[in-house]
Amino acid sequence: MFYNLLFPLTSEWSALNVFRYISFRSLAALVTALVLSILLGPRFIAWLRRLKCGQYIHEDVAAHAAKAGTPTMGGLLMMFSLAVSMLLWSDVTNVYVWQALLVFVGFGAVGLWDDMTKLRHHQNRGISGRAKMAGQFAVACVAMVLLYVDSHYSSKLTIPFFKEVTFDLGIFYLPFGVFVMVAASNAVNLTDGLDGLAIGPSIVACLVFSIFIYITGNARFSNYLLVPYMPGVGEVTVFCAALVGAGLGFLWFNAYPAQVFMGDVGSLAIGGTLGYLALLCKQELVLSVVGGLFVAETLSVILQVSYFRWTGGKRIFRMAPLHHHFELKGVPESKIIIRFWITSILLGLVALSVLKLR
Ligand code: 57M
Repeated sequence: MFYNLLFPLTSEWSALNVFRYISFRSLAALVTALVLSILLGPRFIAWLRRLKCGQYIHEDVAAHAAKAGTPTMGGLLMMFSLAVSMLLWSDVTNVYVWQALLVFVGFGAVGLWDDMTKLRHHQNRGISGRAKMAGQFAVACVAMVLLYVDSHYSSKLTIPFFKEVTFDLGIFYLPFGVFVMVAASNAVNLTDGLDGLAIGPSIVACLVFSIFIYITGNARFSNYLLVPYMPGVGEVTVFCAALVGAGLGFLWFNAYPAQVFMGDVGSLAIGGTLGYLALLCKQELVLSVVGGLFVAETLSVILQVSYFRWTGGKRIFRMAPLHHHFELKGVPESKIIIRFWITSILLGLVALSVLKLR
């Protein structure tokens, strides 16, 4: 909004020219969302407590008993700070920033529906798996159609590390894109089982995509780095920065020992949005590298359930997703979290190397 209101006045006051730069507005968006989350956090958490939004805690991991009553739905705080910061600092006439916000709010609404249902039942029984999937598919389909009908968007799949190799999926890009968003949304949700475990790697992934998106929207850089160019996409860097700020602000309160959990309203929204960002900058497969930790958590569940069924009751891990396995082995929670963060930073750096190694 500042861009739309102040940049046109540059001829009268040249200092306002600074609003032209995506880099400046992105930094401002990050700081705004971060400060807003930190300032509003204590009141917001107190409000959740008054509403009795305490998380139901399973009894099968003993170490989690102490977490009983921790308020959930902290994702709402992220959503608010992200939306305010994005509105203030982005070019509000840009269609892609609105699409990104739509994905965040859409997936978040499905999560909120689940969280509210769990709250009403005073236990961990939310909406049915089928209803949740239907909601996620509906949001992903809308977002994917909006991207697909865009004349600048290509249905070609970019293959990391191979500059010449692309696969044109044609109309099949639509179901593929929907799958990417829904899978990413569920993968982040599965990972969200320890304090700061989901938000840390999400921040790293978002930072990596902010770089890819900035390059995708810049004709000169994209040409130099052989990244598909898409005019207008660069503005989404401001959205990514606001999301990083909102995520860091949430982590302020979600850091071990957590004062608030993000809830499905946060985890589904962040995951779906990471999927959308990967599709937007045509780095669909890079998502599985930068989000390798989310992939590992999801694979651990798939392997555990398949092996359990195949062997009639045997397990590979003490418990899936993976973080529960380490917990039951006696690794302290804070150590698991920090090691997962370090792994995600490493994966983020590998993902960025795609830009040069091809
Ligand atoms: C999300 N939710 C957390 C919080 C958070 C198929 C199966 C693998 C599904 C999986 C599952 O239900 N996953 C969904 C997991 C829950 O956190 C809430 O949920 C939100 C995210 N959706 O924001 O509101 C608990 O996680 C802990 N937590 C923290 N800090 C945080 O910042 O400590 C969350 C955020 C919270 C809190 O304790 O209550 C969750 O884990 O329930 N199911 C499982 O993960 C279960 N695994 C399992 O049954 N494994 C089986 C099979 C099916 C694979 C096996 O290995 O044999 C475990 N879940 C729990 N205990 N809690 C079982 C043990």
